[in-house]
Amino acid sequence: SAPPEGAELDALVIGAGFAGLYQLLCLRDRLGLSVRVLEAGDDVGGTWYWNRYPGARCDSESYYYSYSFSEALQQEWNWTERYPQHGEIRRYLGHVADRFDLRRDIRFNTRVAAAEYDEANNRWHVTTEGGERLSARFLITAVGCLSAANFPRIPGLEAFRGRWYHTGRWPQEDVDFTGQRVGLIGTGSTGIQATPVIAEKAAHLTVFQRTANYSIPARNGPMSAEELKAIKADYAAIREKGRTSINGHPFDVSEHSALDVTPEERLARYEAAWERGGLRFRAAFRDLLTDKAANDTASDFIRAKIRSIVKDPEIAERLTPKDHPFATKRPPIDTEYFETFNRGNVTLVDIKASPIVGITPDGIRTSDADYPLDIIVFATGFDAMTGPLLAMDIRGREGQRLQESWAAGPRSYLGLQVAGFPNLFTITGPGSPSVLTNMPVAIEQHVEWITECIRTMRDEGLTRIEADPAAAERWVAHVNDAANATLLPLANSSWYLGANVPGKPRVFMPYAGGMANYARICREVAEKGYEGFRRSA
Ligand code: NA7
Repeated sequence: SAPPEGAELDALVIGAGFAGLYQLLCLRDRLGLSVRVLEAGDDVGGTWYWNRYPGARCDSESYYYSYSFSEALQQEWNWTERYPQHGEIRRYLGHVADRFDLRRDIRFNTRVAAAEYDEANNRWHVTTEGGERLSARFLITAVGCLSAANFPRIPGLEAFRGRWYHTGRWPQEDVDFTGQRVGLIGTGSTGIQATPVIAEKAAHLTVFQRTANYSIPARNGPMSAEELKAIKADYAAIREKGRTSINGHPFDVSEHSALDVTPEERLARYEAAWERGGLRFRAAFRDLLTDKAANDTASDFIRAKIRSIVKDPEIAERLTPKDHPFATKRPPIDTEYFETFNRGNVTLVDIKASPIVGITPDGIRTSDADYPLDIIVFATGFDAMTGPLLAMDIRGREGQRLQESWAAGPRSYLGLQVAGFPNLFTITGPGSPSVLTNMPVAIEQHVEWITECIRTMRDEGLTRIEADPAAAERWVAHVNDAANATLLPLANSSWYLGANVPGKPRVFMPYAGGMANYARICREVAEKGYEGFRRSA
């Protein structure tokens, strides 16, 4: 049964999304620890609790954007579409919470404000925004990588007479766009998903684009009973493939270089990949993210597609990405995104050419025009990876603040621990592959590693684990080297680099060395007695 409120717990977990739910299950049901999850929302879901904007669905395919730890669970759950819609993912996570009786240890409507390590007692003291205090030996953040909304500082918003929303903080009730004049800022994955859906309802949609983006057709559709049956019969192999692949997706990356084949063959492969759709497009050749000349062939292919879809050549030109190579920013996938600009009720505004200067009571003002609006949608992304961690006042040994330790950018060991912050684990933290992978694979790997780490400590009579500063330094350098071995740093405005948030230090945050490789490193660290960590009684 759950420990009484305020009692001393073994572990506190922050967040009840994919990561927090599984961490609770592992520590409570496999290790028998007393665990409490603190969750800001009023239900489970994490990222999918907040992202309910029109068109919101996952870019990974449903059957593998799911937990693999329970054969019974994966056999009983029936996905209805190739890509799960936000509501379907919430129902899935709700089902998991009920099935494994997780809700009784989750405190909803509880946002963590601060956490402080008490060295004398070797415990973490956590304070909620409501002023409650809880304490535990281990503190585990499961706060997500894309959960702190990025709001551009545009003057005048407070005087706007219409309604406005950030996609990552969407209200629980539907927003009705029927007959409305809507302005949407941002053309990342989110803006590209929302644009076609809003355009169908709105009287007029104006899309404010700063950087043109590549996008691949998702080719979403219903999941047939036969497909589902075949998947369920093959789950063991599918999961194994996901775990051993470079990015947690259960598909093969071609062994060919884009430069090794004839132009005709290359085109045929790109056409086939375009028709099949989805993030798998990147797997058409092995070197699209490592060789600029190879990447150019993919970038050019997509540019030509955009020009062939969009009828007005001027609009097509504005939509054609020029600032970064394909997939060096997280590549969106879409349903009729480019086609939407052929509609009569959609306008594309290039805010690099004519920047937004402010919001007036009636709409958005750019340097050369006024756009009267009833609704503004901010699809402006997130303060990724570090944002949700630094939103809390986390203090480690001797009162050292995480905000100060990371003032020049995040520094972690394996993305799992920060030197000076004993017994704090960060699931999918900066320095881990997380956002470059199919997230549930990364989450399960971290949660299981943390669980084994705590189990081993218990078996050995140890109570404290902390990253060694030198090991963390080496890991930070390795994360940098891994990024520099790819083309990813060429996108100098990407959120991987923190470049989307004014004033954020430019550090390439995720580990680009590959998921399977990363999991192997973590396994070896554990096998060598937690090399690079200091553990004590
Ligand atoms: P992204 O990918 O960060 O996209 C945000 C978009 O908003 C992008 O087009 C930005 O332009 C634009 N943006 C950001 N700030 C501003 C300001 N101040 N003015 C105008 N436009 C701005 O976020 P998403 O929510 O689309 O996707 C996040 C991840 O979720 C995605 O990568 C997937 O992993 C799932 P920019 O390109 O910076 O010029």
